[in-house]
Amino acid sequence: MNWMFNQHYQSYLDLFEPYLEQAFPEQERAWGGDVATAARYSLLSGGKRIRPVLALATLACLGREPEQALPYAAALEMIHTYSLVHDDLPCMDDDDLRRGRPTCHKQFGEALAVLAGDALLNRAFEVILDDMTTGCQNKLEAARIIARAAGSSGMIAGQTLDLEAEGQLIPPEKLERLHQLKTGQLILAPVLSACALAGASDFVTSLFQTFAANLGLAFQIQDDILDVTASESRLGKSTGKDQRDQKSTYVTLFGLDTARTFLLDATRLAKEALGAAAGLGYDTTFLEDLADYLLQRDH
Ligand code: GRG
Repeated sequence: MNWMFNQHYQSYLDLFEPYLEQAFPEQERAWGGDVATAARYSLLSGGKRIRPVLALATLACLGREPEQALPYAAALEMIHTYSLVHDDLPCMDDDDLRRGRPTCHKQFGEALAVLAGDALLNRAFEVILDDMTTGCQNKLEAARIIARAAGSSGMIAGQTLDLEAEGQLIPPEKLERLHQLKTGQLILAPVLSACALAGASDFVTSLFQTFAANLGLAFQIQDDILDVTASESRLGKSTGKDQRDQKSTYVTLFGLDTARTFLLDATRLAKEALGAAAGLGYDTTFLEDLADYLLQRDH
């Protein structure tokens, strides 16, 4: 990727990582030492931080200070981490490796991994509620968007569909729906919550929604492609699982070449929506580069 993009991405990480570090402190006696250690083990174990960066960058693109999105960005990363911790459990996807390290339940045991996931989910909303001191209307809307995206009509619904679809080949429409919910909602939520924080108009929000919906689709298709093309050490998690578990994915249903075509189409649609926003005067350069970065990512 280009040097400017990398610098820009790093500047968001420099803003975000210290905030996240203190948002789930190590020594919180009230939370019980072990569960805090397990939660922090997963939360602070790297990861690309795409969701927080999307929230900060969208707010900046809309002309606001990206710092204002920090509590929402941290909440989204906590929710994302909790979903990975629970997804890795033996009763779900049963994985031993995540972000290049043993999964939370391998390191701390299943009971503590369940509690660590629960703690991260609750802390996510505490961090947001701590921000509700001034100018609450837009903040409440941002919080509502995140709660809904993570909940039983969002990511949890997607995970339920995923479990139901295990071992079968499902029709493409059902696959798309499953991914819109399971992965797409947590890519949409950073962008839409930033639109809410900025008080963006319905029209502008709809352009960003089209961008994020297609970005989420592209992200998922690339995830399916990486499962068959990437090395385990680069990816930091097990590969080849989709085939082994007879999972329906864009690759298992359509083959690698068609999946790559879908990936390019979704990225193009995402960038076209940004092009329309740029026509209104917004500087969408970073978000366009982010779409290209996700297209080319190898982990
Ligand atoms: C347990 C309620 C519940 C939900 C789990 C997200 C999810 C739902 C399961 C994860 C399964 C999976 C591999 C989904 C594909 C897309 C995805 C979320 C990949 C991991 O996200 P990245 O690549 O990971 O952003 P990092 O580690 O960079 O944060």
